[in-house]
Amino acid sequence: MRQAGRYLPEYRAIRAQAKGFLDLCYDPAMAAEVTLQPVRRYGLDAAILFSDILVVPHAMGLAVTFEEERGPVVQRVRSTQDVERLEPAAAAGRLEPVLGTVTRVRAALAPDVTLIGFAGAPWTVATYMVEGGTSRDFAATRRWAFGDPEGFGRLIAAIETATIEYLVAQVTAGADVVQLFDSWAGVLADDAFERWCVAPTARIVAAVKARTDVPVIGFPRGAGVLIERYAAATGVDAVGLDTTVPLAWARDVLQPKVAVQGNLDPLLLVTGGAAMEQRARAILDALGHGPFVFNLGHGVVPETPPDHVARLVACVREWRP
Ligand code: 1CP
Repeated sequence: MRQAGRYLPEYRAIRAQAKGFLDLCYDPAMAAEVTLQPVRRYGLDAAILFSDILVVPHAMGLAVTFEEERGPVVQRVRSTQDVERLEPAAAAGRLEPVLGTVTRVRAALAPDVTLIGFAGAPWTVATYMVEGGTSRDFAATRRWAFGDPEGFGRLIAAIETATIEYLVAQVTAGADVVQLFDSWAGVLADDAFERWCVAPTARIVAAVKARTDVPVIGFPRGAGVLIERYAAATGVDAVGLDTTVPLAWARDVLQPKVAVQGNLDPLLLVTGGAAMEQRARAILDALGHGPFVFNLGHGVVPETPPDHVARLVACVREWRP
């Protein structure tokens, strides 16, 4: 999950030096520095590349900006003609600066600290391209997917092409693991989930695994009981659990198939104290006996007191099976 960002004063200091958020993502020296900040401060076991899932649409030729109050704004893709204009084959090459960040971070990290690369999964990236940014209901994307699955499928295929090349390039540059964020997987019913989440993810995982030997983590946020199908059919090695996944279910149904990571609510990290520590221990007691990575169920929020993160790390380190 996101572990860098505005809750850290050292991030805000670097952010103030960059013009826009994308300028920060495309400056390997600054992006490497903010990637390393949480690892340095807390002694974490893994770093996650500082970038964003929306660099892929940007590298495919769309205008993308991040606005302080509104969040991301993406040039809309609404028709098959719009899809034809995308440049998926050129995307990984245009993301050279991000690959430069990967190389720098890998060189700076201790050998036993893992570097996680990532990309957005096609469905989630497509929602930003179709809606033009964040959405509450993804109505335009769902209408296109339901009404013209062939045309929408071409958009998904274009994102897939770019994503495969980009993830392989991240591994070549030094990423030890890659993660696919399907943050909006939870809005799809079972048949649509199969077609727009499971199938594209399975194709990306197969292609990445044919060309590299790194583990792949998938994060189908909000998918509920469909996560079982996702774990069985996509070929991912591990599944990220959002905050709502029941621990006993994850232990009994998912852990026999895949490693799991998650699922502490990031708002408990804002709350801190006994509530945070109690839940962290409940997660460890339930999942810590199988293949497991302690993590949050979503990214760290800007209101998080940095000291609470330090306390959480200590709490995890103190835990014994
Ligand atoms: O300056 C800032 O603090 C801007 C906030 C921010 C940050 C820190 C954005 C804008 N992106 C990021 C970095 C980022 N994004 C990382 C780097 C790792 C790290 O910070 O340690 C990662 C892995 C992401 C992934 C990402 N971006 C996702 C998938 C994960 C998730 O949170 O669900 C998504 C959906 C985005 C889109 C995005 N980027 C930023 C915003 C405000 C949004 C929109 C979120 C939404 O639609 O609600």
